[in-house]
Amino acid sequence: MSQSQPAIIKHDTLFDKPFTTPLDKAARFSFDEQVVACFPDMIRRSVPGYGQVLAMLPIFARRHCKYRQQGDNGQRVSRVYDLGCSLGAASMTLAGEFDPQDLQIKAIDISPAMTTEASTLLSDNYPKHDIEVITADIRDVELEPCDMVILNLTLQFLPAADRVAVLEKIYAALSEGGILVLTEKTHAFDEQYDAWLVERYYDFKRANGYTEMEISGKRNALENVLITDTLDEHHARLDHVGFKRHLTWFQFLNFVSIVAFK
Ligand code: GEK
Repeated sequence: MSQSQPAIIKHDTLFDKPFTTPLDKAARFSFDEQVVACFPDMIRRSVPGYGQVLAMLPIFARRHCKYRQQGDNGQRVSRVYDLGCSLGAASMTLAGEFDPQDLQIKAIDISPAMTTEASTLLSDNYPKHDIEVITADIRDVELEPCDMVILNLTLQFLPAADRVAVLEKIYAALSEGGILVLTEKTHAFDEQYDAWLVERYYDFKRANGYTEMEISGKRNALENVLITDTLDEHHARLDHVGFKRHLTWFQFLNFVSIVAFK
């Protein structure tokens, strides 16, 4: 087990303020420099359970990363993909728990603003680890054999029609015994339940200091950008692509995390 210090995210002091004026109403959400600057603050205050999910990733990895792949130097390693890595928080939690020679991390994000910053943060905090940060659309990349894939709040940003193909690719790349951890914002099929969950989610944001304008600005900006599925749709899709076992291991309001076993 590595003795590395916990990761330091340098942007902690910057607060999420993108939707503070009415003019921002029409802005469409994008992962640009403005979002990157306040991202750790934004995701912690707006995703219920974000920290708890991250904290469990290395615990799952300990059980399922069994060094089934070969590293560049010929040694056995566990290859892990962090798809839609943003600033690399998930990669960071894993690197903190494994010795450098045991893990090969591939962190991929479509936003150059994110990957530029993720590269700096990961190499500053884990200079000895084999971590490659790649700027790419996860729909286009080929995946090498791997022990674990993390899709933490990323599938929801892909067009609905492209989700099956990405999951099929993940299923094909995972070694027997490997896992996919899929975390998503969802909606409930039942309208009344959904309304209750959404309202309590806005209460959660209010409790975390967001104003009404910020909440509605973000909601408008994410319209047609973040498209949720129901929990049942997620499980049906995982079945469809070949995963025989998958369970919801975490739920906090309308945010869920599923582990799927190959
Ligand atoms: C975390 N996982 O902190 N290909 C690659 N990346 C994409 C694509 C795509 N097609 N579409 C969107 N992204 C992170 C949090 S954030 C979640 C993930 C959020 C990227 C996008 O650029 C962004 O960085 C990330 O997916 C979603 O554990 O902001 O709610």
